[in-house]
Amino acid sequence: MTKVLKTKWHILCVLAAALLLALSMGGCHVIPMSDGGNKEGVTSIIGVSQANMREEWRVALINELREETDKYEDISIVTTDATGSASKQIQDIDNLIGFGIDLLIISPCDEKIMGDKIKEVHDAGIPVIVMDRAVEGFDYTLYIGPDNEVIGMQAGTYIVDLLGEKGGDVIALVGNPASVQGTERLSGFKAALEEAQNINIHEVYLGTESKDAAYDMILAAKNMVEKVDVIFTYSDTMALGVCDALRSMGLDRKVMTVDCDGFKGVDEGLDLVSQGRLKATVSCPIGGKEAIDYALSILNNESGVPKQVILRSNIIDSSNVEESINRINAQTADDGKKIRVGYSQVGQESNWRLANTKSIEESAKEFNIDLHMEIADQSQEKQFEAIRSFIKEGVDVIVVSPVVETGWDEVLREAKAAGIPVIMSDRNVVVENREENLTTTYLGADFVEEGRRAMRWIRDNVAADGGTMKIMEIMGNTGASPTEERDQGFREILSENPGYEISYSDYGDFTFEGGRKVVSEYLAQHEWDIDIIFSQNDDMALGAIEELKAHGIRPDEDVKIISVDATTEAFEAMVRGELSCAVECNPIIGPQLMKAVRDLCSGKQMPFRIITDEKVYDQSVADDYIRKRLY
Ligand code: GZL
Repeated sequence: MTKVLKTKWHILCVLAAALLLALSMGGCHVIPMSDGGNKEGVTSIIGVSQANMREEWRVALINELREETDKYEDISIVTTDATGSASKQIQDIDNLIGFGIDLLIISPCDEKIMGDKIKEVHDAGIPVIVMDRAVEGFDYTLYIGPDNEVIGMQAGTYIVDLLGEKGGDVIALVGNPASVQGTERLSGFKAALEEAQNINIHEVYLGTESKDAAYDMILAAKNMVEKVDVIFTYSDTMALGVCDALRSMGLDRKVMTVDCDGFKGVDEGLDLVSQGRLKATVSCPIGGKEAIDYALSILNNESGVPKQVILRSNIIDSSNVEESINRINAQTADDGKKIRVGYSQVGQESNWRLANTKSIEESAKEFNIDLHMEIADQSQEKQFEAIRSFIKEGVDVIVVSPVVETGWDEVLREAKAAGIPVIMSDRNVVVENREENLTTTYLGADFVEEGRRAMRWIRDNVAADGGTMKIMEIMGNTGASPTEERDQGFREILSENPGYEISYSDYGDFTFEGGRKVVSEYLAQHEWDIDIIFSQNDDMALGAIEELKAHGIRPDEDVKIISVDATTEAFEAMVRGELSCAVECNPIIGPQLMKAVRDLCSGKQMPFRIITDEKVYDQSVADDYIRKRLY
């Protein structure tokens, strides 16, 4: 083993020299490895392709990635700077691959161009973590980034509250119009101010995101600046220029500044708020820590790596800036105390649910977490009782898989009042006021995308060449987020394909009997004229198949059947030639959930959303995969 490592180490050195030489000759601006040149025993190399190193937060990302990587003796990092050029970023990636990297982290220059390149790398078997700017599709391993619309909206909402009934005038600095994140933040900001009739926005165009440009512009616009109440900028860099200009004009007590980024570091957002120079900042966690965390899981082939992690952003002003700084600096303080979790589980309605419960129970043991699970048999009242019992018990964290989306505000307020954080698992809730932050994070699937995938499969595999194809939709239980959102996604793609229509839709409560009943009741009132069944889960699909066969209707022959979950039972039905397609909804979220619980208890910032990784399977691949299924 040592010999092998030695060999890899020597190859690494030779390759490193070759890469640096190639990159320097090719005009590539390579940032030398922070540690690869002097690390014994390197077993994995992470390549990082950064879009540019002009923006502060991109430099901050590289620094955060390096800080994290330096903690591991056997991991090395190589970074490149595309200087804003997509063609150069492609060359950088090719060089990194030639260098022999084991995983690529990329913040793309141009989502479209780089999306194709990312797919090429991912399809070649090299794991890819995309950061900050999401590319179209899902041909990557993991996406980590903020929701920039939400960040802008949070800033706008803060300013609306700040100005109150009186309202006022706000300057919005427009930095680089080509910046996707800037455009999204400005869009969210304007959306928040739209409702406020008493606030006038004055857009001031900078054309770039630099501190000096902001400084010069504010000085030049003194006549306008003297008359406004607030200046909004969407980056710490510009905010510093604004604060310096206001101070030099003696206006820093009269005009308030609000920005986005909230980075740590001298004269960054958090520091400017601490100094009282910035009224508020909306934090945009960089994600470097999370990226290395997940990169290690991927390199170690650990289960439970999600598909997307949407980082949480928070309003930070004088009231909470110290707490925010302390939380950012909090290490994973594992004080050895056993964490106690109260889990309110929907029920036992489906094979998916049973697999989900098993995954959570097994992971709790693996993470040495004390799990108290209450099964609610699809009753919201029982879930309320369970949550109140957890509050009384004084657990450290409450986790809820909610049977329906609404009606949770009161009991969640009780948990918040008791100082117990709540994680939403598998399904999410809709609360009256998101700013109340009644839940810490949502961990689960993208149900809307699952619905889209089901209809895309139908579009691509069930030709509508004989007129309009009639679809029966069998839905889960009323008001559940998977029911509402799968339907939403399905109808979104359906609306783009006129050769299909949903001619009958009913609820089957996600149970075998429920699915059977929908078909039985239809046949009691109609001759069978359905071409396709879209069932929102496998259990209902299998119940429907039983009823079809009882009436001599051949599943997959006389009617195509598409389901969601992709349980082993669904694979067996596909192998039997009865089920046509299964869209995956992964219940194995135990490892991600317990990691989130552990991070939460150690004071780490929780992501806004953690979305699981999922695929689509049909009869053409069912036999290949059936033996590999984990549920
Ligand atoms: C989806 C989950 C749904 C499954 C059903 O995340 O909430 O509930 O699709 C289950 O099988 O009953």
